[in-house]
Amino acid sequence: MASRIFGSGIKRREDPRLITGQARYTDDFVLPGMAHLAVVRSPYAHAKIRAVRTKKVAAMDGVLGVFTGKDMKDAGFGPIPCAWVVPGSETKTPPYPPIAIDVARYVGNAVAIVVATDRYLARDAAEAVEVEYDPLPAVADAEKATGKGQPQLHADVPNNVCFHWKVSGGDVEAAFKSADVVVQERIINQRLIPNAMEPRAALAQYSPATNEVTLWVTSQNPHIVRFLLSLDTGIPEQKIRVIAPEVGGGFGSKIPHYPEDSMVIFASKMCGCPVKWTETRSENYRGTIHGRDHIQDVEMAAKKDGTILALRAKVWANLGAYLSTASTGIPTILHGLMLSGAYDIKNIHEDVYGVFTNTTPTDAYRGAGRPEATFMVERLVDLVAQKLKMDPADIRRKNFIPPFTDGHAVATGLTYDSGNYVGALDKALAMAGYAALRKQQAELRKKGEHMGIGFSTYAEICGLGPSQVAGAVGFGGGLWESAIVRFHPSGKVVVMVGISPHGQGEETTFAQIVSSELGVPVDDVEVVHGDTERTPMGWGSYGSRSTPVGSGALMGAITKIREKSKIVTAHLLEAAVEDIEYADGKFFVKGSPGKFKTIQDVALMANVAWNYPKGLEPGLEASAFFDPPNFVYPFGAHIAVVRVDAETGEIRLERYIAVDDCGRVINPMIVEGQIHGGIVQGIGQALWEGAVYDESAQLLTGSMMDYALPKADFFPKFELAMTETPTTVNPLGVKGIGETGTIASTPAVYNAVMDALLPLGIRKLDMPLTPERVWRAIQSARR
Ligand code: MCN
Repeated sequence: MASRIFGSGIKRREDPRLITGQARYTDDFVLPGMAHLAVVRSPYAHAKIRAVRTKKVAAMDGVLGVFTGKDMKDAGFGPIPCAWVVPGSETKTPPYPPIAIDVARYVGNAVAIVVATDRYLARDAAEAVEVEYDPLPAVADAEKATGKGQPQLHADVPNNVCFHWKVSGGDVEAAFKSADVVVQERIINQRLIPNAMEPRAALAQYSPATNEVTLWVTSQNPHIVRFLLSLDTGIPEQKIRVIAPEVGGGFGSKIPHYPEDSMVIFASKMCGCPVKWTETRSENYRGTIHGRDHIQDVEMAAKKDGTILALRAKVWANLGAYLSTASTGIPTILHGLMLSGAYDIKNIHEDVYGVFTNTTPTDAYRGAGRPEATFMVERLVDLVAQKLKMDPADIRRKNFIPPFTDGHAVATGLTYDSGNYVGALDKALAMAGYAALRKQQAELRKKGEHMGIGFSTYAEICGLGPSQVAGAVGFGGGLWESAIVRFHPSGKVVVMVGISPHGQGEETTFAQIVSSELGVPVDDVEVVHGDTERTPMGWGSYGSRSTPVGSGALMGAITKIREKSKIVTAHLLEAAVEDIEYADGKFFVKGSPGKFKTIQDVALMANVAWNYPKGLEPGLEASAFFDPPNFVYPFGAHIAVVRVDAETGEIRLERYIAVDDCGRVINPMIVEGQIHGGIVQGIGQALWEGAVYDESAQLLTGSMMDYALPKADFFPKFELAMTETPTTVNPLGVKGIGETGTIASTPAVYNAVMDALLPLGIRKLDMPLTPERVWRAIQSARR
């Protein structure tokens, strides 16, 4: 088993190049003769495109071409494929042309592209393109869009309903009938806009002689982008190379195959030179996917003693104007199946309507579906506790699924792998000093001060795989991973992986795994990723799957290396293979630990093959594929302590306690970093962030001036701890950690604020809980 460096918080090897500015991002690549592409985007949320006048612009000095959607179509570039169609939901998949052809359907929808010799010239030329629009009525609200007389976005999608999906378990009707209490709520899980530090970019170099193309792109999953590009560009998959160089964060927003990927390839083909496009920040706000955006009508039934009987929900999920790569799977599979949370809720029913609106397409944003489920459940549990005058910790404890190590089936049909929810809660309560906190709260309340304590005890689904399930739920790809471990003659190791980290740190943690499992110094291991030509097939880094699934493939290759090394050692030591054992980088004869060969000895001999077992292939290299038997389900307990200033509505986060469990931890420092970032992102949703569209579906929060992102100085020092409940789903017992903070922290902070406001009789507020919103609520409560 892994030892030593596995589990130690060594520094991330990625960081020196990142913090010294030596990392190379897509926009840093400059190719000889490279031209630049700029996109003409619709200023209207919904409009008929009457004409795109390109002639004048095409004649401008330095302009190499001006193209429309029709030009792309005529050149054989098809619509952007939707890669997830959930079965049983009658999903409509209207075409998503990379450049709108007759109708623009959201503000930011591409209507033409310009290619020029210089980036600024390209932008100026794009501004000079004259587009004649016929504005049409628009709708931004998903529930409203399904109503009578609303603008229709796509032919053949009546009432803009893209799909109706249901999940049912148990007997919800009977459970509600037998309930002592029922709580109801309308929850708006507002739309969020991902803000990776690096905006998106794409650079294509097309070779007409060979019909090959290389695409450098800001992607979380270059192999998926290659696969999808082979479908819509008509270029065969083996002739497409996709490279994701350094990627400055994605948080889900760099999963999709975007129209701009196809545009640069098309432009490179048409203009005969490499073509680059780099997003501006305001394009990021309009043209990169958004996340969340649910309207949820929910109710929960319980007995007098606090036993939760049932949950029922109806959800309108806003898909935006077109189906982005994975958008339909998020409000269904990744949301609806998680409605039991950490609790034993035997009866669950949810209807989800996926709705087209005149807004930027939505897709995965950190947590993707699970934050919308967790918020719903964690809020309802608190409302039941309030109604029954129970402590929110007690009601959780009462309803938790008891500790389990070998699977627990929930009403939605999933089987969780392992969990100890009460263990995490107990630890968090002890760290918080809960009894003393409640006492302090009571004293402050007497003085008219508003302190609140909020809980979120979550369980989430990640480590996306197995592939059979992916196929069964309509995902258009596999969800396995692969890895190659290659020893050089000098004993140094290169590991090539299908996953494509973009900030998470697997270059470090995967080297830690190899070091621990094969006894090579960690600095002797190089991890290569993010290039379809240099790495084996993989399905990408999202759904906190890189470690749970990717490490399974890595362990498969490591096991093969060990087995082969035993054969080589047996030959060199003139012993039987069955007698060779392995420990700490040495292969030795059973009972004679002094007779051994190091892995480096083996690597040299395997590579030179001078004195070598007959019939054995030379070289020390192994590749493996890993398809997990189940998802993994990390969990934890978060507690937020807030103070609300009733005179200003300002919320101060005083303490934040988080106990998380991601199975065995490879690198505690990296894991803490993931939790830190995640918590901040989730609290951003609770307190500050939210995309706002006006009645005509214009995006009002289209820049960092209007969209409030959290800053480091808003936060106290987080108090973190881990519990370790291994999973049996992969060889190392690891679960994902990349999203837990985001999933957990939104309801923890929201519940804390509502707890603070409870004595004022304020029971509900929409997120984000901005000072103005809170202040207004307090003012009207006082009246
Ligand atoms: N890790 C560990 N021990 C574990 C689990 C994980 O040491 N038991 C380490 C991993 O090896 C890795 C990191 O923690 O270094 C996160 O791993 P994992 O949970 O497998 O998540 P992924 O690598 O698959 O990353 C995806 C996840 C998601 S879905 C989003 S969204 C997100 C996130 O990661 N986007 C991020 N974290 C991000 N961090 C950065 N810097 N940038 C993003 O875009």
